[in-house]
Amino acid sequence: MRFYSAIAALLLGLFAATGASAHDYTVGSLHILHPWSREIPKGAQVAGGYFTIENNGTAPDRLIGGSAEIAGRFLIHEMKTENGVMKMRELEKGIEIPPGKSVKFAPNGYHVMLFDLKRAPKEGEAFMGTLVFEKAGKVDVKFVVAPLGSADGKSKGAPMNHDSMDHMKH
Ligand SMILES: [Cu+2]
Repeated sequence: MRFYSAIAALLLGLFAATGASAHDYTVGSLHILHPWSREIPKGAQVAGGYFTIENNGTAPDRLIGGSAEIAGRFLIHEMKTENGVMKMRELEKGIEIPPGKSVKFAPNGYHVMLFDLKRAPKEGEAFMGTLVFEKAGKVDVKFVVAPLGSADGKSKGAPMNHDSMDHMKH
């Protein structure tokens, strides 16, 4: 017993040291790790949503939609470099999560795009959202808000990060 509480104390210490609250959710055979968003530049009209989804099952599933309390619209996007130009497109059929694999949503890749913001995400805050999967169904998740320009949801971003400006074009 004493051994386990020592481990718990150690883990708590580690989480405190990273300064980021590790959090995760399970729905069916899917495991959703650390949903996060980040502060947006002044005047920006959209925000991003990021997380990693692991499929521990034997069949593929698909992220097909969702919602967030701070936004009127929630779309699944892909950012890709084509001929040296960063392009963003909506994935209307969502994204497949293959069995035994994990799919990472992050700036400059797959991401959720939040439009019609009711309020801007502020560093250190959190907001609730829902992810909808074709087979596993719905799961409520909390998005923690990272600093402006953060690339991984934990650390601060580079002072010049044009990714969030690309988002403002559409
Ligand atoms: Cu986007």
